Amino acid sequence: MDKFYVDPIASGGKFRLLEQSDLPTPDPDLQFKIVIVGDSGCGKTSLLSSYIRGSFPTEYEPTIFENHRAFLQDSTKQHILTVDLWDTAGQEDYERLRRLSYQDSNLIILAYSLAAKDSLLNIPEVWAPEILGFCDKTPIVLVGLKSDVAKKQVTPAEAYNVAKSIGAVAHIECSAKQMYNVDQLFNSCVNVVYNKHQAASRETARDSKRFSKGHFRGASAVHAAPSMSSKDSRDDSCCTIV
Ligand SMILES: Nc1nc2c(ncn2[C@@H]2O[C@H](COP(=O)(O)OP(=O)(O)OP(=O)(O)O)[C@@H](O)[C@H]2O)c(=O)[nH]1
Ligand SMILES: [Mg+2]
Repeated sequence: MDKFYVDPIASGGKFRLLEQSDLPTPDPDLQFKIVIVGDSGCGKTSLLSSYIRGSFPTEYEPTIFENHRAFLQDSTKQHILTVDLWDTAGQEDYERLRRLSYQDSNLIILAYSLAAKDSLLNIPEVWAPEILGFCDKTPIVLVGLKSDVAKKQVTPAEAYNVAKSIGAVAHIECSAKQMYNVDQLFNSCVNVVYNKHQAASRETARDSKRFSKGHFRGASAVHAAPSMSSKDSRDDSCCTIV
């Protein structure tokens, strides 16, 4: 079993990564930030490269900090999403820089390597507390990388327990090398941010409908102030609640 835990919020639509060359206009209110963190060497940069460029880097180069902008289209072709993917440094030397990445993030991909048990143990020890300290409301997707290795050091049950204990909305195993489950992982991540955004928009629309009908407690009617001159009447905010 390799994709054994996906919360409903992480499923739904299909999102297609667009070529930058023939890009339709992105929706200005559909902009998201996804940050990937996890132990140094667990495979974060390779995963992003595999997804964005469709290539697996041959050389290991420790990341200091890197950003990629991706555009995705939903299957109805009505929306273009802008997704900023922030690659971070797993190395301790760059801890202070990495901590700056969390601000305004819509989702955290928390990565460990299936070839290194320690990297899973560090999820509740190091990474979850760090994330909670900077963005406690941001959803987390736990991802087990290097699923192609012959001898995995992590069992599905161990990963599942960690995913549950940190409140992850999904756990998915991937291989950047074999491009296995890579699109599925990012599709789940984009579903999370998109579904959350749509739910928040519906909530705002409901609130404004209730407000316009005067359904708020104590607001039996909304009248324009009687003293308003015709010049002032353009100012919608000028009204009295009785
Ligand atoms: N077998 C296998 N090796 C991988 C995979 N992904 C990455 N690696 C190897 O793991 C090493 C580290 O990969 P990176 O992607 O650079 O790791 P990182 O998490 O970005 O590391 P930092 O930038 O130091 O935080 C490299 O030698 C990769 O070739 C994979 O899917 N399978
Ligand atoms: Mg890296």
